[in-house]
Amino acid sequence: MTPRIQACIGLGANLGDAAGTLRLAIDALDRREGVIVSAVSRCYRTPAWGREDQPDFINAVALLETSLSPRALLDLLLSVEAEFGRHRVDGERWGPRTLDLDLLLYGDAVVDEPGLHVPHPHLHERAFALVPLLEVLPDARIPGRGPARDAVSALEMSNIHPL
Ligand code: PH2
Ligand code: MG
Ligand code: MG
Repeated sequence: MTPRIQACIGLGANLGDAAGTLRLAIDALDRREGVIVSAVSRCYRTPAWGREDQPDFINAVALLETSLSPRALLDLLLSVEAEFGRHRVDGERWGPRTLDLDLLLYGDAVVDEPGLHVPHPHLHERAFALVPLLEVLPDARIPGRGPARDAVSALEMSNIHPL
């Protein structure tokens, strides 16, 4: 493989052994063709965002070097989620899950296609994604918005704790 683009993946889980699942998912990503995991943040315990009637999440961020297109990388993420028992429930938004893998950044690309939105449309408002992202990539920039550290400075972070 000729790795080309640096992509950032958000990992989350709040069912079962969430931290164990995240570690196994990172190994699974690294084994896939076209992907090398180059850095992984610590795991953080984070309160559920968007829909609060569910258990706390465990979140982390992985940096990848990839030769895959954004669409092929998204498909790979969905297939790893399925491998870890993620069953998508029609119409359910932001509910509990065994594993969620979100494409946060793909180099400095902006992609807006059906089912594929990069940078992740909620990245700038989610401390649970920005805090681990900044741990592995302190100079991360969100295309169209600017430095990730400026985005996080506007958010509540006191409830985001490393395990
Ligand atoms: N994911 C969501 C909705 N809410 N909250 C936290 N703390 N962490 C998540 O990963 C998360 C969430 C939808 O993907
Ligand atoms: Mg998500
Ligand atoms: Mg997702």
